[in-house]
Amino acid sequence: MDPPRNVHKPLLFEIAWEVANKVGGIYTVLKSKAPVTSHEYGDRYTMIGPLSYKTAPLEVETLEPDTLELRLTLESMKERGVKFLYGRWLIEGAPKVLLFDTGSVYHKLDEWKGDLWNVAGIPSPPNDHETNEAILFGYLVAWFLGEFVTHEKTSAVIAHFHEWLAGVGIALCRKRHIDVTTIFTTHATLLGRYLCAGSVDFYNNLRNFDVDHEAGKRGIYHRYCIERAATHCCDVFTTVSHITAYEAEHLLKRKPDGVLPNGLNVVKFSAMHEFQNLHAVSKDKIHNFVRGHFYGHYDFDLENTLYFFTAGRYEYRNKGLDMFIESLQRLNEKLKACNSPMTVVAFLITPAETHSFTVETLKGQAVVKQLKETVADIAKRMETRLFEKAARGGDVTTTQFLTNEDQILLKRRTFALKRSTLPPIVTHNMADDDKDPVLNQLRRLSLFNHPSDRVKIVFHPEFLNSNNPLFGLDYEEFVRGCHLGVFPSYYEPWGYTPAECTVMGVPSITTNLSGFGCFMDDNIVDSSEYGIYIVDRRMKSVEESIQQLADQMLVFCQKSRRQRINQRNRTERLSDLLDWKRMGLEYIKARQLALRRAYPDSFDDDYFGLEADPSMLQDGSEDQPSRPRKIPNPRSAPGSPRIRTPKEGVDTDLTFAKMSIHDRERYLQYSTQGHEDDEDMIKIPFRQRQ
Ligand code: G6P
Ligand code: 1S3
Repeated sequence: MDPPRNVHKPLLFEIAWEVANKVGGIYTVLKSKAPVTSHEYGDRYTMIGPLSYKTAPLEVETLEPDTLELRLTLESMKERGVKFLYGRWLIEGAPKVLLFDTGSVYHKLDEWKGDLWNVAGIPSPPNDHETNEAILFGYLVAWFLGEFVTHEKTSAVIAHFHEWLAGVGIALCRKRHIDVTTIFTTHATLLGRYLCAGSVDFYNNLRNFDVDHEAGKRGIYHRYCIERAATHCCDVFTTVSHITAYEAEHLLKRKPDGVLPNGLNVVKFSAMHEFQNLHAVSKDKIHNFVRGHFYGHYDFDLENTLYFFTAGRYEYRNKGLDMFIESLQRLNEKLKACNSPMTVVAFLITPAETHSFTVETLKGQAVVKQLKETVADIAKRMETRLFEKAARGGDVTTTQFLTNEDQILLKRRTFALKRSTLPPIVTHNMADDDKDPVLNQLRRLSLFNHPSDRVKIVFHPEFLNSNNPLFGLDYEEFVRGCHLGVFPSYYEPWGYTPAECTVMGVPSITTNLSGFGCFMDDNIVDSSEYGIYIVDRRMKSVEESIQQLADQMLVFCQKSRRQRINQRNRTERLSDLLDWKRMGLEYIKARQLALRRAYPDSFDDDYFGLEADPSMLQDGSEDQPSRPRKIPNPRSAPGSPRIRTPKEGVDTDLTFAKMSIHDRERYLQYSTQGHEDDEDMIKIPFRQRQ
């Protein structure tokens, strides 16, 4: 018999469809978390994903397999026709990645589909490309892990899978008794997303859905089976927020063992107010766009203009686009009614099918650019004339410096700024203009950028990048230049968009149906003071929520510039709360729990001193003493964000995932690096469990 595997120096594989492959939020999770996980595991950490020949060469530097066990495994797979890329992902943390080419095993698809049905009872229809890819990927991962652990016999192996697309591998690990311990993290549930996108009252009926029937009705039964198999076959089941844990419990029929909230890799500027300067720089670039877009109707004062935006996948109801637009209309009326001097330009950045930019939109930028260039030329000429005259001692006060030619040129340019139409509400030609839900709602509410409107709309149905001819800004710069992010989601397991705003010091509005919103509400006593506004979409009617959102936006419009600057400072100071250096702790607990479940005999709690020193227990343990935690002290705020007692809900803290003293100390040492000497930090107690 082989000696037991070493659980104190385990190897970690993290498996997801979005490794070095940008699709959505999971890519952000993996990429931003890489520095802390690499720091913890070093060369014992490898991510596994699919090989895309288009993007991988740009993202990954090829390496030779660096251990004998890995070489033996990969050589054997290669001999049997599997193509892959092994290398270093060129991101901070530089984790190793193993990317499998699913196309190289396409000829095995039917055989593996048959096997999946025989071993796990999971059906797969012929023409679902995404499911076919998930099956090929799952079989490759299980093949790799199965063979790898026959060569690597000394260390315990943790395989952490994300989302249903990577789920087939978990079922196979279980069925084949592969000697690894598995974690499954779901970042949403398939059924949840589909049900919410329809018109069901989702949260009030969660307990009552006939899940198989609902999945079948929507043609996703086979995908649901993969997700459910992964949920039930893994050693540790987790999700990204309490609200999704509750959903998973009812839709996937297993209560998650823990919640692993998403963090960000927070980059601190050495100059504290640098983010404020960046705001001003980016805002100037947005001003340029606005001048061009609203030419001919550019009759509002940019000093009194606020930029609101929403961004994300085009899921009209799930991402709350419907509620945002409805509330903008209310805000428009409210601003008119109180004769507000403020104008709000609301941007909707969400990709839809289009046929390029509209001529009108491009023309707006062109005419204003021409005017700007003409004015610059004329100013240069005037400068020369003024200098000449003054140098010769002439009377500069009586000279006319604008020549007749220049006057005519200027008239021509300003004539080009006249237009008979209103500034467009959309920047692109939409493929489905008459059916597009955003456009139809704007039309129904008559939000047409009329001069009397205090709320102007710019629907930009494409994500931003720095080559964008309208803004010339990438997404991050754009966010920095805005004043408020608005994300009134109905279905949002976590919600990176408001979190990203927070670390850039941009206030945002979210809801108590989003993981992020609930997390902030659980942790900060009055989050709106810190620029995190939360719309109640759980206990209020739709009408009440719309009103609440409109009121929150109105309150924001009534702030003075000084108040906005102060609020941005406070928002930015919440960044530490979202840093992976804190959030990563939950991942550590999940891995500890997975090891304990798979190798219970390898743990001796006395050895770790847990009984002897209860203060080493994690947040979440029943009778723990309070433990100081440091979070930033916003000096400009009326009070410090106080840690709040959690609401009742599913208990999904990883209570029994005890960590070794060694792991904990090493982790905490890392997580507090750079904070110990910060005078602005205050110590406040962990929230207490009821
Ligand atoms: C930053 C800049 C200030 C600028 C302010 C504008 O704080 O550092 O120089 O005045 O932004 O704030 P506002 O909310 O009006 O865009
Ligand atoms: C999911 O991506 P989405 O936008 O489809 O995963 C993200 C990462 O965990 C999460 O932030 C988001 O709420 C989910 O919905």
